Amino acid sequence: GTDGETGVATKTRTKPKKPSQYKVLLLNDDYTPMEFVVMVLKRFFSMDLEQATRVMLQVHQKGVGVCGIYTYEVAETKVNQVMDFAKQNQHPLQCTLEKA
Ligand code: TYC
Repeated sequence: GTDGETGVATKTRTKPKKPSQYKVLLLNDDYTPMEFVVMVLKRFFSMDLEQATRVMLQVHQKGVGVCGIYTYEVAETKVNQVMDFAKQNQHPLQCTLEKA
């Protein structure tokens, strides 16, 4: 809008924005066992066995796959949980996030 008689434009009535969404991505590697990846998808992304197996195989075949789409804070937490769990189990599994 315009500020009265001064003609100074000010940013009023800014539309509230929807929070940006982020994809959590899982990356393929040659060493992490398939069963471990399935366990990760079940545990941190609430997938059932069938879903988790499908996503794991997609990552295995294509190199990358989407685990889910979340707000930044949730996506970041999932990435940290997956990376911590992989490290604890000495697997090189990589998980990252990307703006949707
Ligand atoms: N490529 C791995 C194997 O053959 C399996 C795997 C799948 C690893 C998905 C990582 O994100 C991954 N054991």
